[in-house]
Amino acid sequence: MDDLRDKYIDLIADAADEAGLEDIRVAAVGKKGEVALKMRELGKMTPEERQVAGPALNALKDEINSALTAKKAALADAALDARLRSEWLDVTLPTRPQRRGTIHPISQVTEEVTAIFAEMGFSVAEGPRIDTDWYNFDALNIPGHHPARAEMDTFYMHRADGDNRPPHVLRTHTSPVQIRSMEATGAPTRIICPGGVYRADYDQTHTPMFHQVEGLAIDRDISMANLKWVLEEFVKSYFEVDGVDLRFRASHFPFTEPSAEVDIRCSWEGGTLKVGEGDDWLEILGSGMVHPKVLEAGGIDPAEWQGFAFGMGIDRIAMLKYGVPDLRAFFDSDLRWLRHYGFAALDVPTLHGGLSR
Ligand code: 2NM
Repeated sequence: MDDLRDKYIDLIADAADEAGLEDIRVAAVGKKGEVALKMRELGKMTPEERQVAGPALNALKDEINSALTAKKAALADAALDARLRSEWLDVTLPTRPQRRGTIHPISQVTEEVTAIFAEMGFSVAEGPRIDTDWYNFDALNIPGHHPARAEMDTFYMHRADGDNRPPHVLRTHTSPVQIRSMEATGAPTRIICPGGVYRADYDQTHTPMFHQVEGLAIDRDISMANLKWVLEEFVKSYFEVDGVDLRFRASHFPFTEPSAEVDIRCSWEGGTLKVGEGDDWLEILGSGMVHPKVLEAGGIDPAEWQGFAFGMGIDRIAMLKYGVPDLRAFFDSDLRWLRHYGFAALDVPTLHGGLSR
């Protein structure tokens, strides 16, 4: 019995895999295995011999069975270890070996501007790029005969004979979105409207499609002072400088009264733009107090509410901040340009994380 135990305990210890272990189990404790054969010999023994040999054989069977169970678990552990070693993956590695797609500077700047105004309580409103001439012009105090309609170089949508719908245009600014937003939510409100706009113009500084962001704040006692503070905060945040001088020049827009164009102090020394220092002035936006007729067109009572509005070119402020020399390259889809001026997909602009890093 001792020989039998030694033989099988050694065989079990040396088993290489689960199949080998099963063969050993059948040979040792299977129905026709060696232990079963020994059990059959019990019949030929004297009762005294049987009383000793019986329990001993049962103990041997138990011992071999537990050795088999332990070895089976050990083999399964070893197999799992081997699999984990061969299939390991370092999840801390960068997701891609090289940078492929990039965020377009216009998208990046739109996100930067949105983050800055979000901090000041402005939400983003969007609207259609094709709109009626009422939303694009009349509601903004630009009637049919107004020279601004001609100056805007508007793209009119083709109208089939018998089409009675109002004339539609490609929006020449994002102001129609602000009228729609006034209608939808009323006063008070604080919104910015970023997006593409269209004017029939094409040269080094004009493309027929470009991007604007317009802002609108309406409340009971809004003044030019609020406008000035908001724009100062914006310019400091956007250009990432501690201080800046703004210059408000009297101007004229049909949709605001009074109206002002805003310049920022800058220097062009060495060919690069420095905001907040120097003796040059750079025009970056138009602004003013929303005309009472415009509030009325948006369904807001001008006797109770007033507001400021402003508008600027996203493409232009992107060129200024990131040193892009030619506007037209923005829309050429040249992969080398996109790789050079594009932003990493995970560099989401936030005020606390740094707008542009
Ligand atoms: C500008 C300049 C001045 C403007 C006005 C409005 C609206 F819809 F509220 F009346 N939105 N944006 C505005 C005012 C835009 O862009 C140069």
